[in-house]
Parts: sequence; structure tokens; C-alpha cells
Amino acid sequence: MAKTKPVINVAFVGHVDHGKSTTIGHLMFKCGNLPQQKLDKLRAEAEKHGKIGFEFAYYMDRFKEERERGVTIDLSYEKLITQKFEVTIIDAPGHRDFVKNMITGASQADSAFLCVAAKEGVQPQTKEHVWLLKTMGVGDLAVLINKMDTVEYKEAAYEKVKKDVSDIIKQAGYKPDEINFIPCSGLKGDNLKEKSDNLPWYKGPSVLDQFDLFKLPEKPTELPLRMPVQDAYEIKGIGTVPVGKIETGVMKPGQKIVVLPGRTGTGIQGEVKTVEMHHEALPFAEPGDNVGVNLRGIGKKDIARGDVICDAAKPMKVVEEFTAQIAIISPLGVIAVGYTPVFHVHTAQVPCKFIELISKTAPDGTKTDKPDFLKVGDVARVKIKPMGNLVLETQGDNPHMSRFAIRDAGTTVAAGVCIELKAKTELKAKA
Ligand SMILES: Nc1nc2c(ncn2[C@@H]2O[C@H](COP(=O)(O)OP(=O)(O)OP(=O)(O)O)[C@@H](O)[C@H]2O)c(=O)[nH]1
Ligand SMILES: [Mg+2]
Repeated sequence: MAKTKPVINVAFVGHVDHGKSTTIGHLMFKCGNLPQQKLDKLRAEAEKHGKIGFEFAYYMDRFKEERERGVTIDLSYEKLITQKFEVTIIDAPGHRDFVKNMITGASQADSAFLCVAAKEGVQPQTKEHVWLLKTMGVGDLAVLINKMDTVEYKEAAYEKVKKDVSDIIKQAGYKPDEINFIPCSGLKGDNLKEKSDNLPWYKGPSVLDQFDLFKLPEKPTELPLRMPVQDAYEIKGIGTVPVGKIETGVMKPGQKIVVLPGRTGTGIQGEVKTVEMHHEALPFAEPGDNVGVNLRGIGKKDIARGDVICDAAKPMKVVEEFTAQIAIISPLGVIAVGYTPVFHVHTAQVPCKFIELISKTAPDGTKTDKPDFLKVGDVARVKIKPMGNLVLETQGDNPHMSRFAIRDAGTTVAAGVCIELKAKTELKAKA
């Protein structure tokens, strides 16, 4: 597929069962991507599983277990051509057990719809997902206040949820005044494609309109090449094909690269043979492109999820220790020196230890130097030591590669950004 319109990747996130998959499925039906005959089949299958009302969700939930349980487990993708964009819709799971997959989805997204059910309002994963979006660098957000049919399409119900969502997104650093809050019903179809007569008080865009209101993601092409690897496949006759989204820089056939940290922990040198998107070879790929790459000199064992393909002349650094600014979202207890949770950085997961608490600001604004512990609502400056090989950059060098989430026992404890770092060894480029 030749690139005609600019590509954007839009994730649907939010608490379990708030209607993400249903909204996408129904929108696809209204846009003609899901034919009536197929919908009838999905409806029959949903009924067979005792899941009446899940037919639109089934369009996105394609695995047997997802259909039987009526929950999204893994990410699924759907193409939509709008007036302005070629959109890749990313349907993320809301269930707390699958937050890892949501993080991967957020790492691929340029923009996102946060889906909140009108009756239930803000729920734990509503808040957690907001922080994760922010951490993963998704700056452009719209909020769907879904299931408006369950609150008789009342404006008061919408306003209440809008206020609660505004509060949490503001805490995470979004500007609620610049964000559209769209009332809709994924199941009944209101405000998905056309504006609905059931919501005459609402003057804003429909869900479909909103896609074209998302900002065209800035393309940091001037920064060095960084492509975090989401997965690496072994393809017969071709070799190892890592896939992922290019965060910064440009990738071209013939380019010298280094995979970091790679199997060795110190980087493996290689060269780009081909770059493909949607099975088409590209002359070059840019930030935002989700691509598959064939690399000369890199075997299956050399590369895995969590590695980053970097410009060989300007590689990232493997970190000895780093200073970070973090916000505590929901600690399981309190955080003190010695605490060693898992850090999710781009697509990598590495246990890291808190070695120093430098300072903190409590939610009431009180500042403390060298605090003994951190708790929910605190924003802190801390020193961290990775327990494995981790590549990271400072916010000053490359903001796209400086953010991380801290997770422990199935919960996102904190989110943060790297301010300063000390490299393990100065990796010399052998381009
Ligand atoms: N009444 C009503 N029900 C809805 C609406 N949207 C979704 N539902 C129902 O809510 C349930 C969950 O819908 P899903 O689309 O699977 O929700 P989800 O957000 O994708 O859930 P996960 O992916 O598991 O997090 C299903 O029973 C849907 O029929 C809506 O607008 N109105
Ligand atoms: Mg779903």
C-alpha cells in the first residue's frame, strides 16, 4: 500500500467493559468495513456463548477465550480511512490482568480515546490508563462518555462524568479545556458516525469526526534512529524480522544500526536490509510508522522484545544508574530505598532498585529533602539502579525515549521520566 494519507495510530483505552471494542466494531459497521452478513454471524456466535450484545465487540475480540469470556485480552488492530488520515485503530484491553498489553498498545499510539461508561464513571483502570498514556507519550486525547443510553442520554450524567474525568486527566498533566468529551453509545450507535438526535444538547464532534481533529503527530526525524522492538519473528527465506514503531529518526535500507542492549548486553551491530509496512517495502520509514525490518548480521537469538534498534553512529546508552522525576499513582504500600519493582521503558521490562530519595513534593505542596518514603500523590526526584540491562535517554536528549512506568504486583505504582543518567560503559560506535 503506497502511503497516500498521513498515518496515525489511535488507541481505545479505559476500564474493563466500558465499551471500547463495541464502539469500534459498531463504527466499523457504520463505515461499511463490517458487512451485515458478518455482523449477523457474530451476533449468532455471541448468542451461542450467552453474550448477547457482544456482537460488535466480537469484531475486535477475535480469540476464542476473548469471545467466551466477553473481555479483550490482547491488542487488536483495525484500519479506517478518514477524510484526513489513514488510521490504525488499536483496541486495548481494559481488564487489570492485561494492563501489560495495554501498555504495548499505548506505546504504539499517537492519540487515544479514553472510554468511560456514563453510569459507572471513573474506575481504577480509567485512572491507571490515563497515567500510562501520558507516560508513553500520548499527548493527544479525546474522552468518550459511552453508554449514554443507560443514563437516558441525560446531559447531567454526562457533565458529572466529564468533571470527574477532567480531574484525573489534569493530575496526569493533560489540559481538559483542550480535550473533547464526546457522549455516545457504542451499542446503540449514537454519535459514532453522525450526530445523534438523542443527544440534541451536545454540539461537539462525533467519534468519526474526532479522528480528523487529532493532531498530526510531530515527526522527530532530526533525532537519532530509535525503534523499540515489540517482537522478533523468524520468517522462512527472509530471516529475523523485528517489528515495532519508529519513535525517532529515519530508517533506510543500507543504514548501519546497533541493537541495544541485545543478547550481549552491550549491543550488536548490523545493517538494515529492508523496511516493510503492510508487506510493502519502503524507501524509508519515519517516526510513527509501525514496521517490520530485515537486518543483516542480526540473528533470532540476538534480538528480542525490549531491545531498541539505534543509529550505529549515535547509539543509546546502557544505564548504570539514573535520576528520575516520578509521580506516585497508587503505591501498594510506601516506597523507600531498596524497593525494586519492574520498570516498563518503551517495550522493555527491567527490575530497578530505588537507591536514593532525593526530594519530594506532597500533594499539598510541601517540599521535603531526603524523605524517608514516598506515598500516593507525591512527585519525587529519585535515584534508580537497573538490575538488568536497560537502555534509556534523558528527557533533554530524547524525550521519546526517557519515559517509563513502574509496576508491581499487577498495578502501576508510578510513572516518570529520566532527567540524568550514568552509562554502564561508554559504548563506542563501530559504524
Ligand atoms: N447499554 C450499552 N451497553 C454497551 C455499550 N457499549 C458497550 N456495551 C456493553 O458493554 C459490554 C462490554 O463491552 P465491550 O465492548 O466488550 O467493552 P470493552 O471496553 O471493550 O471491554 P474490555 O476490552 O474487556 O476492557 C457488552 O455487554 C456491551 O454490549 C453502550 O453504549 N450501551
Ligand atoms: Mg474490548
